[in-house]
Amino acid sequence: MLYPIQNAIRNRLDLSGIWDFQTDPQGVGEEHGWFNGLSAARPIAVPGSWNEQYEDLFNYLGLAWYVRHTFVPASWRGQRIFLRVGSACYQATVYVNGERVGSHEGGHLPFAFEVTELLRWDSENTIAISVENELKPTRVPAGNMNTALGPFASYPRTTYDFFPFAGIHRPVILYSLPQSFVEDVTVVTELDGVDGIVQVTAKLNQPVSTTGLLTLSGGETRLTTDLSFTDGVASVSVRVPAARLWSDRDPYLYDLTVETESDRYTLKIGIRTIAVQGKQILLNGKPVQLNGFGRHEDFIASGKGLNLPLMVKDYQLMRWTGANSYRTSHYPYSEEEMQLADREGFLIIDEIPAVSLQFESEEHIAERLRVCLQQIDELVARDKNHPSVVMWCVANEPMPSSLNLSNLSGASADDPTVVRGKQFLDTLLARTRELDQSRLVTLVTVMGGPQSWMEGCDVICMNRYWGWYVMGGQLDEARSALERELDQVWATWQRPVIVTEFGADTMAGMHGHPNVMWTEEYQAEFIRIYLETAAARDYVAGMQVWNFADFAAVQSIMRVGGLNMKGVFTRTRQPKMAAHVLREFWAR
Ligand code: BDP
Repeated sequence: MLYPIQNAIRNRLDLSGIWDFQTDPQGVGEEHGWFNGLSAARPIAVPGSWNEQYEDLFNYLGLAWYVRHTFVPASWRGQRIFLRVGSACYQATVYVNGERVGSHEGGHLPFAFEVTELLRWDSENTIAISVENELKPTRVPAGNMNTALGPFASYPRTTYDFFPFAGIHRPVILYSLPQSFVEDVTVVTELDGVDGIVQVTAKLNQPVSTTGLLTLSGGETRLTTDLSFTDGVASVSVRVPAARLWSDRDPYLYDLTVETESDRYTLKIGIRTIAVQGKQILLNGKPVQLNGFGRHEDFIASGKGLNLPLMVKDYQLMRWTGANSYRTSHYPYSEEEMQLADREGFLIIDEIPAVSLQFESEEHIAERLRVCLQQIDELVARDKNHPSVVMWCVANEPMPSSLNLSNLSGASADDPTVVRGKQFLDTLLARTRELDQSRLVTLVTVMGGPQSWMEGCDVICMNRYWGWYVMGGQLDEARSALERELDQVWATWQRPVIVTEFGADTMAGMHGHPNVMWTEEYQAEFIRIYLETAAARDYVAGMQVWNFADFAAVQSIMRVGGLNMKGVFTRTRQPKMAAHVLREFWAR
């Protein structure tokens, strides 16, 4: 799935803006022809979540309709035209001029439908998209599960710790392609001494035999190679003498253009390799640390909607701390975000929305497995050419039933969900490896979870909360427990370890001497202890603080004001004391 671009041949029309909007709690919209227009519409911003745009929609997760009208440029006539939605949470159906075009399930990933035959050239076209984000046990991530949580239950009833924002979260784009077009490009890079080897496979929309041209350019370099398509597919390998490599320190990008008689597509690529050897992660053959954050796409009013100024600011703040990495916890982030990571040199752990998977019933498992595999396919197809993406992550904190949530221990050996979970997770890891052999693959384990689930990972990724959920207020004991556990995990698996989450909720402006939980001093000390513990262990290949910024969670007795306050920045991006500790460790 290539990102739509504008050039002399291809066109794009971004339909971001104010759309008409109406909720449909009874599900009568389709029957009443709401795709032709809404009778009681109110304005809404696209992209954006609806929950923070209107007070009465805060907790609304049911069906809602978006409608807007647009002309299509006359110059596009004769081309093939597609409508693409960057992300709609969770299930969306698209209608053009009253015709149902198609549906997509699963948030955070793009989908497109061809609409050429449905468009009008002499008048405006009506585009309608219905979206719902109902919480269901069969969805990924799941909601409204029967699990008895007592006072820990949240509202809305998610199985995960972030707000289930709903709506169209990324741009809706109409784009045009020539009749015969480049459908896909796959780029894999290797190194041979100081030379870069760029392997390119280009695929056309038709299984024809024809020729084309590949150009790689950057700085003084300009290399062209003939492409020879058989059944619509051409593969070449280009040697780039003394290549300028892509890295977090020098994120150099080349332009790669695939040209055929009728089409042209250009993308930015980086020449780099990523591998694991013993205790280390190697970027271009040299050890690298993945230091940074778990994050969320989250902000006041825009919710999970693409927010470009915020994105730029967040990168600048991450750099200010000295970070070079983050995980797209707990779902794929926008394509615009991945492009910025390429350009700014961030090392990304790219995650599907499989947060808090449970393995309690055969029926739910089968359905969730289907959705997870679809999400892996769509994510790899979307992000496979980004040099910033160095690792795929197939799950965050899958949970065995026997996990004791009050002390995060207990996954017992005879728990059938441990075995079922292992099968499930191994299937996801295997599918990802099959799709992409050029990157690392992992899953992120929950504290107290079964260590057998780590077996298939290239890098051991662990979320740990010694000193917060367990041993709260006892940072010395927490330090020892962390040290013991890390050493034991290394001894067992002998693979690089990243602590993908560690953190403490902190109310900005609250201070304490001695430090107590929730104060800025406590968070600063907590993070210092984790970073010192890691620095003393050469098998620790990265530390990712939970979280970059405070973010909207669901309401519960665990979350003051409905916020998770483990950010080292507030939700409005002001630093807490802990942000300065990170700078001390990372920006030296
Ligand atoms: C971990 C989850 C993350 C939560 C975090 C927390 O992976 O989504 O937000 O804990 O409790 O269990 O703050």
